[in-house]
Amino acid sequence: MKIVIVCYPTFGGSGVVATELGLYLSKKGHEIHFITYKQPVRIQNLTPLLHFHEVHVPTYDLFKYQPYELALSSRMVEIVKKYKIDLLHVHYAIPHAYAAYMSKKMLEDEGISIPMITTLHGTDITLVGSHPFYKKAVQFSINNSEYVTAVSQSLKEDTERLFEVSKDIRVIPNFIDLSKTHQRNVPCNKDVIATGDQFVITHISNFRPLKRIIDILKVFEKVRKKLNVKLLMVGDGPEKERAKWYCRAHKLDDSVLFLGNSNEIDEILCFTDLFLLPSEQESFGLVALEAMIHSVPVVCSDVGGLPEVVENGYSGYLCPVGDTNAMAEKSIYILENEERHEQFKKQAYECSKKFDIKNVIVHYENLYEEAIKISD
Ligand code: GMT
Repeated sequence: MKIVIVCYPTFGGSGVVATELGLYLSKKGHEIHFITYKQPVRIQNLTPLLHFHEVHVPTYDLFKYQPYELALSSRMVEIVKKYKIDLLHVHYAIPHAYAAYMSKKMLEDEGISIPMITTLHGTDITLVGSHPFYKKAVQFSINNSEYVTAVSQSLKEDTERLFEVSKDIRVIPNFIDLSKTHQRNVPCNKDVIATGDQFVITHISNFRPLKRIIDILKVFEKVRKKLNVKLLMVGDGPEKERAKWYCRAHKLDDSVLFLGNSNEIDEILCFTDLFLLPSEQESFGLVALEAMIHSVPVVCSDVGGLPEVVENGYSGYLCPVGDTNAMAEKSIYILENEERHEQFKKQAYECSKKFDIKNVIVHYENLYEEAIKISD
C-alpha cells in the first residue's frame, strides 16, 4: 500500500508513534510518505519506501498567524497525485484531520477518491480539542474520517463523552518495537551518572503543567530520605525553570540532573531503576511503556490510559493524582528490597511484550485495507 502519514515531527508521543509506525510499515514493504514541517526526529535514513515531504509556510506580513493547515492540505493533494497514494493516515486531530478532510475534498474535485484515517492521541481531545474554540472543527473532522482510532479504551470513552461522535472509534493501542531495542546493543554506563550503590530514578516528558513536574520532585525528596537516589529529568518545556527553582530552594541540586531533550532514551532507561510519571492526564503514557521495555518498573498516576499500560502491583504502581506520599511509599517499597526490585523489573518487561509492534501493526494494516476497499 502507498500511505501518507501526517504527524508532528517532534519528541512528543504522537509523533513518535506515527514515526515508528511508518518505519515499520516501510520495512514490511509498504511505501510511506511522511508529510510534516520538519523531518521527524526518529527518522535517520530515507529509503525508496520511506519518503519525507516538508511543508513550507512562507511568512507574509499580513498574516498574524501563518496558515499551516492550508499549506499542509495543498501539499497532501500534490503528494497523493504524484505518488498515487492509497490512503491518508493522520495522527493528532488538530489541525491534521481538518487539513486531511480539505485535501480529500480537493482531490474529489479532480475525480480522485481517497480514504482518511484519524488517530487520536490524547491532548488533541482532552486538553485542546474539546475547547469551544476548536470543538466544532475537531468533531467535524472526526465524523468525516473513514475510520477513527484511539490509542486506549480510556481515550475512546473520553472522545465519546466530550464530542458528538457518529463514528465507531476503534482502539488500537500504542506499541513498541521490541526487536529494535534488543538489536541496538546500547552501552549501559550507570557509573557516568550515579555512584555504584545509588538508585537512578528517571522522568521523561515535555514538562507541560499536566505532567505535574513538582510532584516528581516531592516524591523524590521523600524517597531520598530513605534511600541513596539520583533523579534524571529528561526533556524540555514550560515547567522546567520552576522545577530547577524548586531544586535550588529545597537543596536538591546535587542529586537532580536536568538533561534536556535527548535522542538517547534507550541509553538512559537502560540504567534506570524506577520511572516516575505522576501526570494529571495521560491517554496512554507511551513513555511508561518505553521504560517497561527496558525492565524499569513505573510508579504513575491512576488516570486515563495508564491502567491499561501499567499493571498495579505487578509492573509498577498506580496512585491517585497528586498523592506524592503514596507514590514515594510505593517507590521505596519497590527499591528497598533487591529481590523485590528484580521481580518488578522482570514483570515490567513481561507486561511490555503485549504491546510489541508485531501484534499491533496488523490492526492498522487491516484497517487500511478495509478503508481502501470501501473507497474504491
Ligand atoms: O503527553 C504529551 O504531552 C504529548 C502527547 C502527544 O500528543 O504527543 O502525548 C499524547 O499521545 C501519546 C501517544 O499516543 C500518549 O502516550 C500520551 O499519553 C498522550 N498525552 C496525554 O494524553 C497527556
